[in-house]
Amino acid sequence: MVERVDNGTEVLLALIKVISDRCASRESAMLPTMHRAARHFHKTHRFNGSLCKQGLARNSSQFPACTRHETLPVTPTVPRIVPHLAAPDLSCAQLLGHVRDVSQRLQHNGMLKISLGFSDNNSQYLQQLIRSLHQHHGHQLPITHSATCGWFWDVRPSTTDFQTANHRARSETMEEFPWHTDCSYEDLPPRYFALQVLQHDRYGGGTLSVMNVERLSEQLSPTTRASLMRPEYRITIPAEFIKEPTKRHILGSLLLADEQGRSSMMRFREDLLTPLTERASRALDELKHALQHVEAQLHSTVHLTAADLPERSVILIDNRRWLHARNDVKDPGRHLRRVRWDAIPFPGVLN
Ligand SMILES: O=C(O)CCC(=O)C(=O)O
Ligand SMILES: [Fe+2]
Repeated sequence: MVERVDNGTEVLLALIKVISDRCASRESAMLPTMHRAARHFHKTHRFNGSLCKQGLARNSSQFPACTRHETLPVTPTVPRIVPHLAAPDLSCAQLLGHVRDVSQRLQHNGMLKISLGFSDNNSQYLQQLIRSLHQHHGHQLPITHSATCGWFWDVRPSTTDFQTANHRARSETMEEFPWHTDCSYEDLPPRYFALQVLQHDRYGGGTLSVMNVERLSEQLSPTTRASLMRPEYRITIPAEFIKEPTKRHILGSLLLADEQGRSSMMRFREDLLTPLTERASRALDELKHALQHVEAQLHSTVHLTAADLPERSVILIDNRRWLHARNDVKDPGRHLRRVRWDAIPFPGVLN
């Protein structure tokens, strides 16, 4: 049920203004507290969409819009860690400024929300945007999910109409997904994925959560980090994604350092993992423990409810720098469309 909180509006907007000022001035020490306060406020005073959209839209430079347009819907509950752009019409997907903003946000934050100002049941915006990222920013084009599905995959509950012959993928169930990387079982996991919301969960389920890998790896001992970087794990390929009948698993590492030496990239999906050595097994146990700990930290984990990602929104995520999870779906009509692109190796450290 949605309730309107009249005299709360100003308080919330003031709170958001403080958060945004602090973001702008990079005085971020207070941010976790402010986010917590804002989230608490949101929890205790639930807003309807239109109220949320009045917020900072008119004068916030925090939210660059598609070059030729100014208006921008804002969801104050989405933490500032998730940058937010508007795409008022389809032409944005080919405007160099818009495409550059998307590319930069993905590089800096590893995540980005885009609000579409139009209905796009055929995902033309995402198709054109990814082609533009390919053309101007060196992203490789998407991997095809199957001969019939092409680039896109429908994430929605289904009991009969599966997208691969005779197999129901877990994305076709209403089940919860624990923390994972998409395609962790691929030799070349995709660097990015996007989810376009065609129908959000209207009954309070299907919250998408993301966890920052660098923050997670800070919780691990140096020994564990080193072990996770060795290719000492067997990663099983789920039945519905076996391409060659004789290849049912790959061998690989779980953690990767970036150019600055920070352990900021991961591939992980626990149910597919078998450690092959004693040290790999110990490291995996420590990682699982850290996951539970980090889950509780507000600055490392973001929960995106249906209010944060309503119909017509798109979330783009760096698949290696953020783990993601979702809770159980409550609405049989929930419908997201997924695309994954820029598949590149995930090298392990030998010896
Ligand atoms: O349903 C969601 O929100 C996420 C789906 C997902 O993680 C996946 O399909 O891999
Ligand atoms: Fe996923």
